[in-house]
Amino acid sequence: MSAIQQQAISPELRSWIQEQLGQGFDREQVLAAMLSSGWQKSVAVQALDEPLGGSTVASRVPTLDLADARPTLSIDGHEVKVLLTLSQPRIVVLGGLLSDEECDAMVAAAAARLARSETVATTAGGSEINPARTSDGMFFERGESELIRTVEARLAKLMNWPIDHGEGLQVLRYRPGAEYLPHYDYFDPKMDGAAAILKRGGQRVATLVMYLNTPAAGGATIFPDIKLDVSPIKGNAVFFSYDRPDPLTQSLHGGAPVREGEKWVATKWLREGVFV
Ligand code: PD2
Ligand code: ZN
Repeated sequence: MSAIQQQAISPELRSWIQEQLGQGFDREQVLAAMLSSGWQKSVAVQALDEPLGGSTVASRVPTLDLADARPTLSIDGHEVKVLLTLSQPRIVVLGGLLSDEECDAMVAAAAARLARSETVATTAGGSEINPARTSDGMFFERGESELIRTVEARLAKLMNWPIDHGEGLQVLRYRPGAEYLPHYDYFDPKMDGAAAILKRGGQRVATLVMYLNTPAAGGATIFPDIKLDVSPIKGNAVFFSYDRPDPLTQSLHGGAPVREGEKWVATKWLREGVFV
């Protein structure tokens, strides 16, 4: 046995590291803090590289400017309310991200183009009808209109992530009874067709779901791992990021059944690289 006992990476240490990174401290700052509180460098580096168990290497993810703990973020003179923040998993609920007029205009533009929703397929990188989702949907091309350009520019500033790393906005309409069963938005690298999907900008690393109306009842965005329900309120949004394609990110989420009225959302998925 060696003279110096190797320290063990505990679950508490892993969650402390995630918390620090989630609060916006960078890797070097967290490493320095660990060294000054007595962690061996080799153990600290290993723990930092494997914050969620080391199944895959962590990607850089979009982040909001929350370090100042301000109740609002000013983006191009547009005041966005910070209603809830969670560091692990990273989830932020925002108020007033879109104006009523922007929501109405997006619904009107999408309504004419709705088709039965499709999701990215498990084969050949195409699309297929997904029975887990009972909504109707469409995609806007990135930058296709003044409205879409205005919204995408705001989102890029909000999330500090380039416009060209985002997929085109997707609009979904849920009718009463429609839901989106819990799922992860990242792509399982082991599924058939993953290589073709990942060629177009790499993994998804964050999602922003924006509510375009307020359903009369039901339709919350749910996070089953942490038992969080986000109410769909017109103009509000929920942001969440996931630094690796792993359930340990606790980014499992779904759309609860709409009980009364319709629910309309616009989703922006962010990729690691340029989405083509
Ligand atoms: O509409 C929602 O609440 C919802 C739930 C889960 C949207 C998405 N996922 C999505 O667009 O990925
Ligand atoms: Zn989703």
